[in-house]
Amino acid sequence: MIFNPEKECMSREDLRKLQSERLVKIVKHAYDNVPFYKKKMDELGVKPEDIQSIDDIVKLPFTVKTDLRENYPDKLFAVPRKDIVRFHASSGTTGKPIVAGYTAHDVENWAEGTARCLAAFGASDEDTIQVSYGYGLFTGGLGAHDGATKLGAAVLPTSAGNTAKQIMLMEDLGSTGLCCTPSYALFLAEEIEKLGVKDKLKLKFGAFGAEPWTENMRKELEDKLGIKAYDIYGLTEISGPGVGGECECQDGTHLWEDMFFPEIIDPVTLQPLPEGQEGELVFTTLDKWGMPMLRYRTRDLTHLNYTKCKCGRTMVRMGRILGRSDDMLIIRGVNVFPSQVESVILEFPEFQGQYFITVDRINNVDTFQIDVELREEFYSENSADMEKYKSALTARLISVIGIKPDLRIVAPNSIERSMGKAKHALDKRKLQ
Ligand code: DLL
Repeated sequence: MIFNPEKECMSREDLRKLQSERLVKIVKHAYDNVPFYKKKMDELGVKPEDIQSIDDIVKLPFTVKTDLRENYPDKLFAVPRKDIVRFHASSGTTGKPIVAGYTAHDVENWAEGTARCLAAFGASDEDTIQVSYGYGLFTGGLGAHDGATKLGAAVLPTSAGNTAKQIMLMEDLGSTGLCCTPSYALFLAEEIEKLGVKDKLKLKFGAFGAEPWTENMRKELEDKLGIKAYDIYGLTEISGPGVGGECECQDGTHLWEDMFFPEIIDPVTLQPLPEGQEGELVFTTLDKWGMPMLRYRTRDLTHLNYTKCKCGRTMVRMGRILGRSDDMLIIRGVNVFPSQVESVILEFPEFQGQYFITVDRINNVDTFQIDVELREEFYSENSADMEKYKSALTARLISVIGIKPDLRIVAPNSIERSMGKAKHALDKRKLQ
């Protein structure tokens, strides 16, 4: 179902007009109410009057995560505090978290974005949607919750964790949709398999996001859970989950461009890149009043496809996110993303998606260790079998990634499971 056909299927020409009208208003709002933006635009010699259409967006300054940290907690808010109805926060690895403030209108729009995604996954008011994203400062839980509510679905707000109870309720209340990170979905799938209750579940679809995941992980989750697995994307700075989502075609993540204007830039030169080229995703919020963001650099690496989708939606489609530029490991000079490792591991039926990468520097040489679990049915004490699996996976990793890992096959269930965003790598060089 298309939740809002008027918007999701509008002609690109009308969309451009709407984006232009909205940009003019939001830039003026940011300039007039956020000293940070006034200063940045003044420094560039740009006045709100210089922004007449969406084509003028390139004149605006960029915003980066440290700008949010330096303006902690509320210096980027553009409305009086009485108009803020919700806060969320996202913690980085160090220092203060970044805080987002939303007006009632912003929360409405955010729910609309998430409802559009859930409807595109096939959900309706007939569904029972289990929200196993964490509730709290993280946007996942409440974001998915509000979207499902807007759709008229019944929400089962289990939050993350307490896995046995999750599965019991999933079975007893007949959840048809599951919202959680792909890594938690994998853990739930393993537990469901162990309990032997897969056939008793009514799950039809999963809304998975908040971390990078691959096509091979999609196959794995669809197969293990007997569902259709869809991508949902978002970030706290821009709203939360539901900045975009896949449709039934599963051929790219539609971004809701009437609310969030995307650009792809070269992360080094900061120049916009031609359509289809891989680069850093940048967003300008077009209808968010509590904390508007102008050209926010997400650090997420992807590309955009503006061709019309078979589903009828006209909104641009984003390719899978390879990872954040911050997640990239440079090992012996080679760029490695954990998602590439995941994709290769899941090509092999003997392995499951549980792995952990450790990078270190010993005697001035980078080390690259990958611990990976075999599926229970393939694990044995016979070292000849283990060697066979190990050399096949090592050879494939070398051919895809370009360097040789020190691969260690570890016992089933020995890698720590994640209830939220999984941590797949530790770079010990950064601790030195
Ligand atoms: O993760 C919001 C969210 C919650 C999205 C639930 C989807 C589902 P943050 O904690 O601020 O917000 O983290 C945002 O997570 O910049 C990406 O690097 C990554 N991310 C989010 N969704 C996806 C996805 C939420 N579908 C950061 N694929 C983003 C890949 C994703 N990465």
